[in-house]
Amino acid sequence: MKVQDQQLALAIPFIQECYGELGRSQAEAEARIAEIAKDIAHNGTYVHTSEELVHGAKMAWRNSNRCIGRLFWDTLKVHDARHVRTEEEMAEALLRHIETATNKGKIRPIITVFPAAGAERVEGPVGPFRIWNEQLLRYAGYAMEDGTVVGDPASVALTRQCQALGWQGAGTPFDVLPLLVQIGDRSPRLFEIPPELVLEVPITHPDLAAVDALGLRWYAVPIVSSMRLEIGGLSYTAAPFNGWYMGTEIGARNFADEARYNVLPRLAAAMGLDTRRDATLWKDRTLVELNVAVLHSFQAAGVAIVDHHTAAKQFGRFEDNEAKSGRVVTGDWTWLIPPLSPATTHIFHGHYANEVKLPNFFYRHE
Ligand code: HEM
Ligand code: NRG
Repeated sequence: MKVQDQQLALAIPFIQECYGELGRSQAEAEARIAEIAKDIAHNGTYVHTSEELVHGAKMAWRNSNRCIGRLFWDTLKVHDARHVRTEEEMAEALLRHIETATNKGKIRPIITVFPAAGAERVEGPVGPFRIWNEQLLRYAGYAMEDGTVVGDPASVALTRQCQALGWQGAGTPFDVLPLLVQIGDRSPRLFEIPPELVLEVPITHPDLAAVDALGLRWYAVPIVSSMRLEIGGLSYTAAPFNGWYMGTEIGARNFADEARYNVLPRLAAAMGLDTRRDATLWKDRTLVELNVAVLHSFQAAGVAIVDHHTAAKQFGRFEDNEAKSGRVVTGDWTWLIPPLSPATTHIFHGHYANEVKLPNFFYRHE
């Protein structure tokens, strides 16, 4: 099938479903489809109305099989950045996203949408728009000569890339990386994030000084910038989105994974646990305290976060809502279960079809 036929074939079911959910008439949907068909024939692509973009982005979140946070899909705020043409404007929109989403800790779920791939067919040569960072806020990882990493090992490649472009980090384990953005085949450009925009939480434990002594901190807002948003046959290659953290993402993965900050052995030693035998369950005991500390610290700092039990219950409400709306909830069980005490949640005991509905988010190469 020709690319343009394919785009129309994807636009039609999107418009039908979107307009249906928004309470528009069948006649309106058909008129819009006729208009889109004409635009695709003339320009090789079409442009979403703001209403289509907003509802399409919400549908994409609702269809994200790996996301336990989907109860709130209809509250997503969309920043329409389709007018952006330069790297400076791109960085400006990203900084505005960080500030508005952070909201001094009362985190707002937001997505910023840059021009779709192929939009230049309508308006002259720009795109594709690309953000090299996996998340807008992430800590650098410096690979040392002895094979160890200072900072976040997940960021080693991007850190090298930033350094090659002239960036120099302070060298602490928690240096926020600059934004690295690119438009079309122009060279990628670096933009520092002003520190006053980056809300961070020092990690302390309500009663274990051993946790405080680790000197851990984490940023308040996870803003995923490595996925493309696909709506009705249009592909938004730069569309960073955020909600708030579930505590286990930080406490059971970012701090605990051996390939990340790997703090369990240090914490266990400081807690006086016997780490020579697996059967003392020193990993499990330190994991629980670390996760208590993450939740406690975010709450103390007035930063939104959800524990995995509450998140699972909220996901249950999402499942109920969807059933009432006559929709089937798809899900990726392997990602939906939390990494801590999974069998204490109803999700562990359920079944989910991992079918990919559209609109949705995809890794860039998918
Ligand atoms: C994945 C929670 C908001 C889309 C996840 C994961 C969690 C989560 C725990 C698994 C992450 C991992 O294991 O690395 C939440 C919470 C939210 C929220 C608590 C609070 C509102 C959102 C929003 C969007 C979204 C606003 C999009 C508009 C996704 C997608 C994934 C995901 C696409 C899969 C990411 C991947 O494949 O790497 N979410 N989420 N989530 N979430 Fe959410
Ligand atoms: N696990 C990653 C973040 C992935 C997305 N999680 C969310 N998304 N909560 C980490 O940084 O730990 N969100 O949009 O809220």
